[in-house]
Amino acid sequence: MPAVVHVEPEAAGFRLGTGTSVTGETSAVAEFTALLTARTGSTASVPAEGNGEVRLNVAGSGPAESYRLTVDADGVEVEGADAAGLFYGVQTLAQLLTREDGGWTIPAVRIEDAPRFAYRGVMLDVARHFFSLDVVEAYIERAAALKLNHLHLHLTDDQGWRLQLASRPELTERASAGAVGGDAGGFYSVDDYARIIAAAAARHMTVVPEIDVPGHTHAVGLAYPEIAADPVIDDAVRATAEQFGGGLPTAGEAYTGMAVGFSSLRIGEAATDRFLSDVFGELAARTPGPYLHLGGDEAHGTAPEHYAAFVRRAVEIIAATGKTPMAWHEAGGASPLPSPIVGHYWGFRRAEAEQADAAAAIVAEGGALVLSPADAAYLDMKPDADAALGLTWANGPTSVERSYEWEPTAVLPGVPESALLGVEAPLWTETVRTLADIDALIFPRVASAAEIAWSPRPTPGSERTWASFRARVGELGALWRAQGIDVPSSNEIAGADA
Ligand code: TNX
Repeated sequence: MPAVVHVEPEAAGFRLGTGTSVTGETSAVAEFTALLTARTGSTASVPAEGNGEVRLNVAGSGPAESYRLTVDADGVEVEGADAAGLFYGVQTLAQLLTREDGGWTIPAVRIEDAPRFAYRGVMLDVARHFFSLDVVEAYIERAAALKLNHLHLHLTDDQGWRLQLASRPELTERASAGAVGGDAGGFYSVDDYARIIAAAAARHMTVVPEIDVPGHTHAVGLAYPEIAADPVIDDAVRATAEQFGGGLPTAGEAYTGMAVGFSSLRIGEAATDRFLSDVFGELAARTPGPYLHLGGDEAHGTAPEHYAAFVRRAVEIIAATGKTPMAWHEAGGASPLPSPIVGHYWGFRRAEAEQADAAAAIVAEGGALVLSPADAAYLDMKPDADAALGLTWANGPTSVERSYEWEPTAVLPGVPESALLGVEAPLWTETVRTLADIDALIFPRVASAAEIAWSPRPTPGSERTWASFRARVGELGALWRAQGIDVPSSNEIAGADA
């Protein structure tokens, strides 16, 4: 999981024993040993008989992130084209561990595997609720084990600003304490952010930080009232307050509700421009990855002509840092943009005309797209109507089947596959407070996103079917549980669970 490009069964499998040696690249040996210990309970449960070798090495050639895995009676060999490929080969190997006749075996196979898309992401919204470093690291581990390679962090929103900036310390001093529902907030110090980046890098994940502007900025007004416009209260904001509580947003007061689209920065002010330059400048300096996400979504509190001018300016500022600007697809409505961007599509599986036009404009200007269709890839949608956590605005609940049954090239007709950088599964956290809550929503649907992003598109006879996915994801429950993940019962609809 995700389905591999090519697999051939071989004759006899490999039986692990206490005499088995694990050799090769140091971090791959450590990763495999940790997974083996988690899966088998302890090395003591591996019987004494059985020798052979598990060899884990980087070949230094082949497509990026690809690997080859060979298992026969004498041992196991994993060869990554690069360190990431080796890491993914080790994840596949751990999934193959099978309890058999009181011991542990690995079925004989020859696998060749490589990703379909370069960008395979998950998002964590740390603004609606704040999550400790431990939880962020657990999220990274879960995603990386499924060969996902980008961690998008939604670091700011109306409810709080979560990243300490040396150039703008007031943001976390004055605007980080709250969260949805009046829960405790928090923020990442300069050092914490570096630790998240390092934890992600150790699992071959690139951090994509998002500072959402010009909307979703009520918290900025707590630190800098002079650059915040007054909240715009429309019927949708009132309806959300009625349904979910939290009251109506008031300038200068922390917001703890779940409404969206009421806040905006003041556009055209010199102070706003300085703010953007400071924030994105420092963020660029502290972020090794190539992308800075500027948000740009749901700016209903911003006049359209102001919105276009603002997005162009934000794109210009980010591009000047040497990073590639990334933005939710609405930014395409501001075209022509001063430089190409990565557009982040969040409409439904069938794009509406306006969304399709905005996305097409980004592509026409030389940009690329990451797809997060809300009615399939959003991990914060309820998996079924009775689920305790989650929202339902994206076409009602998103079942595991619906999360699996979509094809990236079918979402935006006219956009070629070459313009698709990849796929991302976002987790917005209005209803999510703990790691257990995260697990309850992301499993097993995060595996659907991983398979869509990694595996080849379905062809007749391939494993890319709902029936195959459902059986494979069910079998993975044992490994996930062995790793201490509280996989929800919705995993069981997915099939036999050893
Ligand atoms: C829409 S989709 C949002 C977020 C919310 C989410 C809840 C998008 C770019 N914005 O502000 O958290 O819905 O599902």
